[in-house]
Amino acid sequence: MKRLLVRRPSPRLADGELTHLERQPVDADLAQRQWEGYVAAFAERGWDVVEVEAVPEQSDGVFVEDAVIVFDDLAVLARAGAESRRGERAGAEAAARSLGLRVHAVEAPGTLDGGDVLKIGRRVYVGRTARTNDAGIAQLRAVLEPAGREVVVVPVTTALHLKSAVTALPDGTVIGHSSLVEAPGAFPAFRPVPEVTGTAVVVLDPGTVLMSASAPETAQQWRDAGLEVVTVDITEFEKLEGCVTCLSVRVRAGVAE
Ligand code: CIR
Repeated sequence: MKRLLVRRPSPRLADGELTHLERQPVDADLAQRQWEGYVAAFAERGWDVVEVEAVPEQSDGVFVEDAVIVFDDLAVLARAGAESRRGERAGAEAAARSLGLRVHAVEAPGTLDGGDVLKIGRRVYVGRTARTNDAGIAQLRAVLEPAGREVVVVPVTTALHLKSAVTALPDGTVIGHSSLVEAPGAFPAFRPVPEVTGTAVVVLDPGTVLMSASAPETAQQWRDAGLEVVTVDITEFEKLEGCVTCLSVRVRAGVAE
């Protein structure tokens, strides 16, 4: 079964954290419509949508991927690197428990954002970033390695999160824009993309990826490679340094994310 955790955008989305981009006006109504379009893209392809309780005062709450990471039947509750985002975790925990998942929480002094965790098969790449520290990575390693997962640390300085710099195609090939990828050789297979916002894909099924409509050349590259590509408009979330991965948590087994 494929289930999708999502959280409605806060009316304060425009006040979310920014690290690399200048603040721009955000159209809250458009953001709401774009979020509905994003959720519909999954629902139309057989995903069961589960809403995490909305927290209107948490500007960045819509980026639910950062709050919880799911490995088989285990949900790891992240501890946000940005203090402003720590109030997102309670709702994510309640949602994980409602799905019947086991729960393990990262605790201080550890910090970990889900956007720094890229799963490819049994290997888990973790970005060491301004948001995810060594203590957070050590806590993640301590729960994953006994369960037979390999943890590989990737230092990231050019992007907010590891998954702002790289994601993976259904066959596990890592993709990213050359301006953001510091060490492509860290990955067994790597392919560059022509547009920065083309870095992020979500695997909908083994032959289909979801990506932002703002990267048409990258979309064509994957169509030429034989993949079906679904695009969604997420401009209002991209203004807040979000991308297609961070708007949901995909709960399933067996494929790269
Ligand atoms: C933040 O800076 O935390 C949010 N404005 C954006 C988070 C995006 N999350 C992600 O890429 N996983």
